[in-house]
Amino acid sequence: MSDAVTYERRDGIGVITVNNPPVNALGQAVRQGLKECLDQGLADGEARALVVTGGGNTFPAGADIREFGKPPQEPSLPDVIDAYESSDKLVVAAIHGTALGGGLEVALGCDYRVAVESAAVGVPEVKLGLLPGAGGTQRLPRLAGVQNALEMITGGNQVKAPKARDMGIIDAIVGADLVDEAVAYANKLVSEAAPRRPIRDMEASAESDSVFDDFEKGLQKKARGFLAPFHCVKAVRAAVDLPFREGLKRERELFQELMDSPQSKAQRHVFFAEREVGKVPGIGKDTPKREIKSVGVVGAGTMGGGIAMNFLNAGIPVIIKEVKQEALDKGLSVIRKNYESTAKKGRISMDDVDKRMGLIMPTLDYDDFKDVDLVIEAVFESMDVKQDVFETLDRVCKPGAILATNTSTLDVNRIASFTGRPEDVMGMHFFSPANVMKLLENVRGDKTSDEVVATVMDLSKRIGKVGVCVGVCDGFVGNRMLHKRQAEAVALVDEGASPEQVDKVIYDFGFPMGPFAMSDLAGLDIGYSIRLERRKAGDPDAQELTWLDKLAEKGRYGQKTQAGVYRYEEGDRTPKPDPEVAELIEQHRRDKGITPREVSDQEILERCMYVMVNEGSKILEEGIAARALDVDIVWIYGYGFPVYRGGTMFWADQVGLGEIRDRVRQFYQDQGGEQWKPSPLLEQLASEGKGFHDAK
Ligand code: T1G
Repeated sequence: MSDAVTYERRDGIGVITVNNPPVNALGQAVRQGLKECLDQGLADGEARALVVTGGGNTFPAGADIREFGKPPQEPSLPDVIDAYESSDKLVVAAIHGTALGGGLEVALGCDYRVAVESAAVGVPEVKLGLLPGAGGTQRLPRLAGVQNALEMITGGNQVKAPKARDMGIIDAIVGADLVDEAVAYANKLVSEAAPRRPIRDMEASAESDSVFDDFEKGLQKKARGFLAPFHCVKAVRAAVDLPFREGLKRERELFQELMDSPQSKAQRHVFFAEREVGKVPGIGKDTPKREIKSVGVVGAGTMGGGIAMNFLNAGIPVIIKEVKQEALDKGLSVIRKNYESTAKKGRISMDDVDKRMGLIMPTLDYDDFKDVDLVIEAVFESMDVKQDVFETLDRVCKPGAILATNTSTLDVNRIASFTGRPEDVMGMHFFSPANVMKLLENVRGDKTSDEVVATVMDLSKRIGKVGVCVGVCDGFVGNRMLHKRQAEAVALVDEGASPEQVDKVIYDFGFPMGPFAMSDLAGLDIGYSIRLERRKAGDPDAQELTWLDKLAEKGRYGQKTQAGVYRYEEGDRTPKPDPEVAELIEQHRRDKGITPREVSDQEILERCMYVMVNEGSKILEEGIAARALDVDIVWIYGYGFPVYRGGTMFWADQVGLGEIRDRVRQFYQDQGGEQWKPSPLLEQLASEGKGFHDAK
């Protein structure tokens, strides 16, 4: 008997408890234990009915994802659930925490389900590129109706217990003493001779045939490029079209197709990577962390205001400073407006707005930072300005306060050198809009202490960010790779491609938008001023004006001026090709003596993507990112890399590093340029037939 699941009798009811912390995942030992304890309960003459529940924090939260891709081990989860559904004793599922995936499917194999108010249920398999593969696509439509099932299964989101009760998934909300309440509930059912209720005997019906086609049409936009959501619809349709057993078979076929798909492998990789990224190699779990009870923000502009909101959302008081009262007032009104618009959408209450605004202390005086535990500056991207800010913070802030910079392009080590406490200085590179984008590049300076790294990484989670620890270089991880892609995209247009052709290739790959639509969104003036700084600093790659620069010099900054690479109608953000831009590009080619040529979509894809893979490989060689998964997560959370491709380096592994190495060598031979010089790590892994995720 496995101790992963225990059996006891309470007040005439057999109680089966899963004990497999932290989430009671349904690994082989648990499945075996569930089967054995069911047999024990059925054989127990004094057990009038059975209750199944999870020990610790939650009802089982799903199959054990770590088992996926390995040879299946008996008993299978569908068989275990079938045994519960065939039990000749009534079974009640007692739910707390999150009954997810296979966990909810176990509960659906029971006759009745009770839950505490704070519990949630869901089938998040679609987020792993899968579908509920243990009967969920067949039982949920029968129990909660087709529409509810389609929404839950293709969305993968959690449903709170009260709503789940309204949907018919939960039969009763019970008090905090869950097991005792469930035992009493079971006894009551027995005393009332309540019937067994195997869901497989229920009918699933759709209002009309068009339900599924209409639902699929609604998926086209938000699930663009994904495979799993569309397989989910097919599985639910089978619940309506086929008898239960055949529907199960169809579910299993579709599940296996997804399990074997590159997309699911990618999404399962991301599931673990987005958790692993928070564990910085060399920074042990027991590294002391400083308590962050209050935060200072220097600058109340777009970034400063957005940064402040992250802390306010987490209930952390913020002192925010500006140079002039007018700028301070403007900054606060923008924060309030942001919260009010969120409240209008029903995501927070007006009471939340007031509470969060009540945590802000505006000031014009650096001295007000004297007691804060951490300060983040979000001032103008100029080293002189940063020097002034950090020298002042160093003088004003208490010993042990962490001094952070939101710089996206400047040298964090140089900034740290302006203080007498470089070990307390770190980069915290937020992505705009800072209160929305989940990625936070935490830039570790040469002298940053382990304690500060551990504190900032922990704080990232606390404010709902995905923090990635990166090293100091120009552009850190994300922007350094992005700049290479941008340069290739610009060059491809020089050579004959149109901006819209390049954008379409990258959009069709799965990004939310192409490089030039993205430039118009961010503002061409931003890139132009960065290149201007580089030109002034004598950077050889920045000496010539690009056609993008020439657009910026004409005041075409993008969406904010309704004209950039594309044209924008008033109030419409749809990019429209502009003949004026095509003419400027043709003139630019003539000025450079370029005869335009046909450029294939494949070449566009390879040059834009492989240049990033090569740069990512160099980033790993230099230790700017510790692992390939760090680079993957930066690109998924910072730039919308399609999650079903797993991130830049995971996708490269799926393409095959030999293929990529050969193309990088070819581009280096054809065009030269540092960006195409093959990374030694890429060469080595390719020669060994390995991937970036094999590298230790
Ligand atoms: N399998 C294996 N490990 C898991 C796991 C799982 N299902 N869920 C979590 N972990 C690990 C996680 O990697 C981390 O490990 C630790 O547990 C804590 O997780 C047949 C096929 C339940 C809401 O997709 O959504 O059932 O980093 O940090 O924030 O149809 O975990 O400590 O080493 O996320 O409190 C469906 C996935 C599976 C649920 C808790 N179920 N998990 O959040 O903790 S497929 C899921 C979650 C399936 C069936 C199909 C969350 C959580 P480490 P955590 P948390």
